[in-house]
Amino acid sequence: MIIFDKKIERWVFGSLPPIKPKTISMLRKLIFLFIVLGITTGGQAQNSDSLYIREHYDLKEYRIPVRDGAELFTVVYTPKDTSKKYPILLNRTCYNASGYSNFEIDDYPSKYLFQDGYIFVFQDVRGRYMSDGAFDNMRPNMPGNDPKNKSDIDESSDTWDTIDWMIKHLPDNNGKVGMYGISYPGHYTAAGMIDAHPALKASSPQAPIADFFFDDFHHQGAYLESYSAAFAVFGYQKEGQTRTPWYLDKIKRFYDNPPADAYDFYLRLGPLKNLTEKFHNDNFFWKQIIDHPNYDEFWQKRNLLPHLKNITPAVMTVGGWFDAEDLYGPLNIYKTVEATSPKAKNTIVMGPWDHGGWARERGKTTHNHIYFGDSISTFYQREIERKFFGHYLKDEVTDPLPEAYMFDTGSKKWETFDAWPPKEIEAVTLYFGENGVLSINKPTNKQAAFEYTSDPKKPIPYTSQIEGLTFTPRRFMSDDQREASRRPDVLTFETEELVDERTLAGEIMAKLKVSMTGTDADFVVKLIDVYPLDHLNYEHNPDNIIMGGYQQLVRSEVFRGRFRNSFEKPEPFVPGQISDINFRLQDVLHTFKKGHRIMIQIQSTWFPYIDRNPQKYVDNIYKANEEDFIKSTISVYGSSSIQVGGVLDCCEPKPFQLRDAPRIKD
Ligand code: PG9
Repeated sequence: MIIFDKKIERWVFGSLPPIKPKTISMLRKLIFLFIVLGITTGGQAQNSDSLYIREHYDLKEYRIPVRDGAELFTVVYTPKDTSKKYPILLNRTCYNASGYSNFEIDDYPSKYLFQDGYIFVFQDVRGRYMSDGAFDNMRPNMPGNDPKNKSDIDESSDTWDTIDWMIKHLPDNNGKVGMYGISYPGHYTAAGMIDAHPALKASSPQAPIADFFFDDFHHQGAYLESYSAAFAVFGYQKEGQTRTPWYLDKIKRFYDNPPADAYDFYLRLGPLKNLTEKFHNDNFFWKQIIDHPNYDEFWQKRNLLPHLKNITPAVMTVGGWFDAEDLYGPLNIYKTVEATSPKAKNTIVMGPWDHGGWARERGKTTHNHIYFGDSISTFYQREIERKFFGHYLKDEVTDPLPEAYMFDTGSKKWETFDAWPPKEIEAVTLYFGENGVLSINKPTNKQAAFEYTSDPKKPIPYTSQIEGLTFTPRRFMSDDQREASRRPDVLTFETEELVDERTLAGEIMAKLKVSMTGTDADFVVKLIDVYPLDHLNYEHNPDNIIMGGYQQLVRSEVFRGRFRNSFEKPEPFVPGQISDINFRLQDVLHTFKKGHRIMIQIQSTWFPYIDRNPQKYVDNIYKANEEDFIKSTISVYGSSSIQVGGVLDCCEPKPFQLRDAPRIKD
């Protein structure tokens, strides 16, 4: 999350409730003005939490030296009450530690942690804002953290050096350190767990990025075109120390005349090469993205997962089931720690939130049009997060956290499990039958062929409503899929009305058998909860949203077919030849209630959330030409299936797992 102004940031980056397109354009211009003003003046209304912080904490800034001589800018809040010793809670961020340097901390970290008393530390990571050095997205981890080795620096070593300095220099600390952070700060928290300093006792990576080829900018190798404005934040190096975003003029290229309709904007823009020419020809990160369209060494060495071994701090990974940005990250970081560090106290918490939603409390917990309950974020902050840090950093006696604290997005209740994925919930296999029938655990006619024509000039919208340009799209993750189900280029299969509720839990594997007239294609698979026609509206629903018959998106994923055998070595399809497309959707915990139906949709465009596949194989889609975009008639066969839960016994192309992470010299 970017720290401009929390209220502004929430709107600009998509987590406030939907508002009408025409208002958006005026608001965006205003928002932009506020962003600039907010940064220059820093003026914000005082809120009760900030008054508490002012009364109980002193604020100081430091420049912490690390092993190669760089200094990392660090903001520190220390309790005024010096009669006690306090643990340190460290948040390392690329989103401007100076944003915390004014007692204005309105949501995160939670007020409960401030009330319990910690030394709060916020640090600009290397190359950002007031810290020294050059920024590197997902800086590769250099295995083997040796404080004496001055040249091998990475986020793990910068964290180790920061912790070592803090426990030796910060007054009134009790020698114990915790880390936490959402999104990129969640990634830095996870990186800090690698070769961790012995004082690091508790880490909570929240919506952490694990691997940019599967999180954020890409999903399974497909580029998220809707992210294009975000490059401004990560693709320009600052010139010297600064407390204000140096990239604002680059963002203006997108937001100066913000289109109220992103679909129209990106479709008119045409192939991604036009994005390069028009907006990003001076952006180092965008150049890296388009020069590395496959999962090559550039991406492999930035994958955090292979380095998560022998983890020593207690770990509580947190995520949101409706997080469109980082869902791969939390689930895979939890599972990797579980696999590599059996001695680690390792917990996962997944709630009915979008990206970072657990840090925001609005009373009623909703995601887009769906209501999940009241004050769920407060429950998490007070009963889960507060107790995690209290137990491991203050030796507070608390009930041990379960292995998995998971919110069922269908029954709308918290569930706890001894393991995740859960062993006690039976696996389900879904099969596609004629007349749009979805069969549960009963194979259908394997020879049946279900055909659609995919036209990249008429791509399927990713939202049922018009959405303007966003930093990243979020609301669509529980959106109504009725519009899509009525399109001839979307295959739709649904069960009969359920006579009993059915819980789908755990991992999901799509096993598609496909053929096509083209030589490349994307496949989007969606798991959907179909509401009964008499389902009532929620009080927060706008007039145009009808919950009767609503087709709620529960889980979705895109797979770029060229990577079906390897993410490193893409391959074209042979027209007319049946190919296997096996890929994972992210996990779920969702009870389909009695009277609801389970639905699966399959399609090959999802725009502009995902960039369009030309459907004619080209070496690099980022450099494809208009004439490469062709219609393709695609067939999905009855021998396909979707497995939910249980042990996934299939052979999807695994992300490259670094064997011995290569030592990379800067
Ligand atoms: N993971 C989020 C993100 C990263 C890069 C671009 C857009 C979003 C985040 O750090 O907020």
